[in-house]
Amino acid sequence: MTNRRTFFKTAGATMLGAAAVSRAGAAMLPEAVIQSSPTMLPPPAPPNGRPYRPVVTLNGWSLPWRMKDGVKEFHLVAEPVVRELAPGMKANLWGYNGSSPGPTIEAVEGDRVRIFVTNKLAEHTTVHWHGVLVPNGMDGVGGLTQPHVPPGKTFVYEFVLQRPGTHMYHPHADEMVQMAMGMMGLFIIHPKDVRQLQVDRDFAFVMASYAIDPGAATPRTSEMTDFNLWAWNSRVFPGIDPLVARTGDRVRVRVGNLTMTNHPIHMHGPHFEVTGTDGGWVPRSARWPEVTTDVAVGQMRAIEFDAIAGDWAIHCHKSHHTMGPMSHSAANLIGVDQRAASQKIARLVPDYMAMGSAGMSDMAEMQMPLPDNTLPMMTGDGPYGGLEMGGMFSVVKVRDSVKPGDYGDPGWFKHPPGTVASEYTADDAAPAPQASQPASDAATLHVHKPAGHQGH
Ligand SMILES: [Cu+2]
Repeated sequence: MTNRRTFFKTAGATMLGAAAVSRAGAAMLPEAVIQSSPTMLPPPAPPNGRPYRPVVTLNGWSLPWRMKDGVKEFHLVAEPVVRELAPGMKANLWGYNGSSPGPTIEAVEGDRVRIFVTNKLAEHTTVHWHGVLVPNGMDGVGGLTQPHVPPGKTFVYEFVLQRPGTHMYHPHADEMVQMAMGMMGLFIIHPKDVRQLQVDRDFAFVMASYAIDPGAATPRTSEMTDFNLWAWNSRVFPGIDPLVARTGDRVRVRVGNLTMTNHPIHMHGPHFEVTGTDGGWVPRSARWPEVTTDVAVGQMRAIEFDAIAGDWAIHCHKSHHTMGPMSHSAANLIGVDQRAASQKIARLVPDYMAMGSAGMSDMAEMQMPLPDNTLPMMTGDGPYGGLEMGGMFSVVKVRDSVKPGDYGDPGWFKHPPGTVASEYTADDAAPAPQASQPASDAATLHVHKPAGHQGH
């Protein structure tokens, strides 16, 4: 759902006639486009200015501009928003133009941009253009390079984009609170020559973490380490869009990190190359092949790969970051027989369920009653059962038949017959002999104990 709010703030002008109206029009702010749905909007081609291939912001959108005398004018509105993190959970966040993260700003190397920032929060803010080369006074550090933007006021930033790259924007005012509340967005500078750095599909997301107690909706902004919601573009699995591509496509994924810890982003299937950092594009000869790239706090990484058909997991490799909020205080009960205790507890707490005796995978299957407005510890159904995931997890879905410009979910991969791991059912399923293994009575394990004694 897109709706539009126009701000008729006319710098004190009174509309008295045609001449006054046109002067007022000249002073009028560009329309602030609002988009509050977490549905990804397929990027439109740029309506004017230099051509570029737009990025696809997962569960997000790009901010339209108004071209005025050769300057691209954008309008960001800092404001409280409600963001659905995944079906079943909505969070009270702060963001821009109806969403958290705010809309992606896309422009081209050499462009002059003028960005109006209207503050509709109850406290002051600023916008820092993280990684963008700007004149010092446009750097957005409240108190250092500019006065803060008070509530209800509009400030204007203006600069020329000097280098192509992937950057971010976020407040540099009451940062702990404002970033913990979701104020961030992506700032993409495309190369002047559209043939440079070209790929077939170009995805982008920024990572955020939230501490929202089960049943609550507003993040605890003083939290320093114990976050329980690990989000890409303020969405968690299974609410994160798949990354859809056609077999053979050159695919780029741009990942920014504005959380409080690093995230090793791991992709299954094709190996990728790290092609971009905050500082710009890595020369071809200096790119290195990878299957995991660590994205540190405040960093951005762009990776590229040639798409191979399949459903390939892409996720943070910190296993707690692919978990939902209901896990972090669970005791380890592996190997504990809970039957006697749970019978006694069930007399007092009718809904009580014992769990975890054999591991946690039963959490994904059981329909444990959850408080309102939270998400299970692990969830998501695949073609072969529960995925047992949450948080920072999505799927790169590559098919032969995907049409250019189509980002719709193609469903689950149909594996060619005989290519799926399955139960071994042959009759002669005796274990194969291992040639170099010593006889069992000779298999003595020598252990060096800390005190220096040797035992076995
Ligand atoms: Cu992580």
